[in-house]
Amino acid sequence: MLYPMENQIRMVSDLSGIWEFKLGDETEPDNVWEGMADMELIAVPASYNDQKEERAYREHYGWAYYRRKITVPACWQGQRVMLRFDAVTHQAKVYVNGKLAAEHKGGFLPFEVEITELVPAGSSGEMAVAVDNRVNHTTLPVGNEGNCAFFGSDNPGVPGVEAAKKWRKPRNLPNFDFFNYAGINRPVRLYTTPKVYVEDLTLVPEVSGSDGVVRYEVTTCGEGREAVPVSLSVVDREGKAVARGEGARGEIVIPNVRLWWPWPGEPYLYTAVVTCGEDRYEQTFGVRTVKVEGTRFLINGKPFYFKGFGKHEDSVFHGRGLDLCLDVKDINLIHWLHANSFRTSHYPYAEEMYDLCDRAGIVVIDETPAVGIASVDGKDPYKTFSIREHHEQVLRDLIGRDKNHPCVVMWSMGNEPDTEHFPESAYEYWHSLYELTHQLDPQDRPVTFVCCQNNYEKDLVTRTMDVVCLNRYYGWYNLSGDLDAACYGLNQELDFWEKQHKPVMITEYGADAVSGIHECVPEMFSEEFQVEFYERQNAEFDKRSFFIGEHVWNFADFATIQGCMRADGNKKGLLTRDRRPKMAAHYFRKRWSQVENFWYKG
Ligand code: E8X
Repeated sequence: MLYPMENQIRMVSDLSGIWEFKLGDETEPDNVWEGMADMELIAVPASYNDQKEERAYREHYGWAYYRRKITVPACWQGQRVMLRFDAVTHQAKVYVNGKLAAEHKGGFLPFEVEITELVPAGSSGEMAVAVDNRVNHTTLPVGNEGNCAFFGSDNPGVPGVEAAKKWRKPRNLPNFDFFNYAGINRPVRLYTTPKVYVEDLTLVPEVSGSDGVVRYEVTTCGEGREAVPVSLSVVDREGKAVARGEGARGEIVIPNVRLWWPWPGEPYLYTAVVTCGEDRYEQTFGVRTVKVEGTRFLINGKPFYFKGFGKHEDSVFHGRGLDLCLDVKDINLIHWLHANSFRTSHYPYAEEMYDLCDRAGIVVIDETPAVGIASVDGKDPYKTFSIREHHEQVLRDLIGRDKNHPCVVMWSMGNEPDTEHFPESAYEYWHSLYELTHQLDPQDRPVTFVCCQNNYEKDLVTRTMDVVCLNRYYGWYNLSGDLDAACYGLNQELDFWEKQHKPVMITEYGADAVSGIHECVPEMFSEEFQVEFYERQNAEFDKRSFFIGEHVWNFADFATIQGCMRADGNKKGLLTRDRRPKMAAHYFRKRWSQVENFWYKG
């Protein structure tokens, strides 16, 4: 799906602003207008949870309703008018002038609907959006079901699940460690195309000698499109035409191509200009190659070493809502830290962030929202959860949205699923998705998923991925505080992975450090312990040639659900939530300034 573009032909109207809002309940929306009395005010885009100091906003469970007027200018007459939502978390029903115009499941990828007939040019209409924030065994991310989790106590004062159903309203029980922010989290726009238009563009760059070779395919739509000429031209950063192709598909050559390199290399971008009759669409892209070869991850034929983080889209007030200022600040902090990459844990991020990474030379591991797939009451989640069809759709939409970004070098199908307790079932689920992901990606990038702390000898899936991505917390969640034992356990496991002859990286390791807690003798939750945790484990990683990257958990502190192990959220950040450095940030800034992007492991 193409990102909305404003140019000589296409027009865009951004609907960001203050809308009307009202919390609903679990009742399935029908005619949403009836419930639209006593509306409140809400900012879009942003999560609704932190926009009002009210428990009902933080702990809402079910539908919430947004409303605003939309106007289509008279000068848009004769154009195709689209209404596009970049992300509504987790499920949306969109009504225009009382008519159900669109429905969408999945809180982190765009959807759109044509409204040319619904709101004719030169007129206005009422738009209502019903948003469902519930997570359960049919959603990604996965929520626990019932209305109380982990009531395993046999203490008579602690009721079991059945008893709780009598006295406790249903609520969200996220089976994931980030706050279940919800709402219209990313921009909503109206945009136009001509009646015959460019519907999609696929670019597959290769390198041949000193030239770039780009296979392209333009998909067009509209009555009579077959007779409408299509062309693609490529201009360099200075706007100079460097290549041209006639027809909806073909191959173009960029002589003496300038490659896209991760920062501090030059992330050189070209622009593909596609025309289809009167329609025009411009897409920036980079020429770079990505390949796994033995235990190496090659970018432009050179072995790359990942230095970076798992992140979150998370900030005060906005919640999970788009915050461009914070995104720019984070990119600058990534450079300040001499990092070169991050994983979009645990869901696809806003398109604007990938565009920033293309331009700033930051490498991205692009992840789906498949988190929380764990067995409940000893049952096989792959047999009891209804997520497969949705998971496949998410992969299709994720790759369809992000396939042309040079910053995206690998797909992560999900985070920390249970692969230990039902190994055969897990293998069947994940390996078939692995094959689908490779088929869906025109650039055929490496595919992985992120494996949680488990019995790696029983896990049949992780070892089959293109890159083995491990989340390990030796010295924190197990062997807590004992870094000698942690390094012993870590090395036992690294010995196992050495025999698998795959590139291995750690996609999560870390320790909670509450900013300001200091100890002469480092102990857990102090900033000194967080540094020592990393110093000791990085020393072990440095000894392993097949080990190709270190992504700390996390870039910054972030909000989670309440829990006895969360003091105002997760404190494993190198930075505080408002982006101030802890000692570990200074440690990594020094370490990573001495670790090159390429050839670190030879
Ligand atoms: C943690 C992280 C969490 O924030 C992230 O979303 C997924 C978790 C560690 C799991 N990985 O809790 O800080 C480790 C479980 C070991 C038993």
